[in-house]
Amino acid sequence: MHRVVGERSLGETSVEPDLARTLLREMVFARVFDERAVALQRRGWMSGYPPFEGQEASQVGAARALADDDWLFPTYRSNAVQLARGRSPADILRFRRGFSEYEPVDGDDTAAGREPVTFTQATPIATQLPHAVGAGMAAAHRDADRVACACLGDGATSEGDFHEALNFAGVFAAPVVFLCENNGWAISLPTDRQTASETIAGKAGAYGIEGVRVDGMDPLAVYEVVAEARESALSGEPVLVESLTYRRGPHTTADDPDRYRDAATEGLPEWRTADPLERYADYLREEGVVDEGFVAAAREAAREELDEAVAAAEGSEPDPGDVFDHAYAAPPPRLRDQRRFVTERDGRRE
Ligand SMILES: Cc1ncc(C[n+]2csc(CCOP(=O)(O)OP(=O)(O)O)c2C)c(N)n1
Ligand SMILES: [Mg+2]
Repeated sequence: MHRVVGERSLGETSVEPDLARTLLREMVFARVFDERAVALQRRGWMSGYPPFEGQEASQVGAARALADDDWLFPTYRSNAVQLARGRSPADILRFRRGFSEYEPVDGDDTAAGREPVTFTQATPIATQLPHAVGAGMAAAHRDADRVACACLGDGATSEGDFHEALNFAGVFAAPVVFLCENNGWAISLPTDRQTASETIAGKAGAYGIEGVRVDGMDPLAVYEVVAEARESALSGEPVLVESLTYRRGPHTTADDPDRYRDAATEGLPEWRTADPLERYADYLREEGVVDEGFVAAAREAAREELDEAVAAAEGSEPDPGDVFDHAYAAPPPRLRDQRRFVTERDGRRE
């Protein structure tokens, strides 16, 4: 298990103090975003939201280890990775309000004239994994100095797509980093009911690729491991990273974890379930890298930025007809009829 916090001083790592502070600031931003998103959902501002509280260290550490033009394949849980890679919070909030991710909005790559680096977040479990491998193979084919990073959860390792993706990645030496955030749960199913394998990283061996476990509550450790995995992937050796983290909140805002959580979490070590933000902030204070007021100031700055993001996301209404786009190049008559029905019904309501 790779770990830094509690085992090494910052001076013994490859991380400069500036980057150490950036990681903390981005974790704070992610936390404030998550809190705001839950609050917005509770007042009906958006229909549902999957919180990532507890996974900030894992996601921000990984995001920082990627290069700007690496391709990211996120899931619904990976908003902190996206935020830390510069995706605008307004863009993510608009998506949760029903906007298609293809629309050019604030911070969108295509709007800025760049090739997109973030693919659509996957809600169907594991479907993004073969896509990421294909993208990685395409990058290698073009001799591009770029990897595909595919996010997934522990539950996704039970899907056929996971095994197919790892198999292809191994056989074709695809430049892919699989970032499996083992957060202890797939909705209400604990990891030991998901798999009889001792570790998720161990599954990599079956496909001839490397698997590594990292303390996912430690952003420095995740940063180091993903940076190394990225280098391996670039040289044609894909890696499965198992980031041991914990989903501290519900699966989504529609879930009540009190109905299943207590008994099953007994036995998880304290480092796994404790707040990664507090742990890392304490570490940096002890290392003399941040002062007492750092987190409060970062929180305040995040709140202000999010006020603007919420106002920007509120400024426009999605077109309900959008749900019919993007599946077919030429929609069949049945879908065209349904689109007309929805659009006309919407018109009558105004
Ligand atoms: C193909 C498919 N099957 C089932 C579901 C329903 N579902 C949504 S989230 C989820 C659990 C996924 O758990 P995990 O991969 O650990 O990700 P986490 O939610 O913990 O981030 C399931 C089964 C789905 N979205 N897609
Ligand atoms: Mg999970």
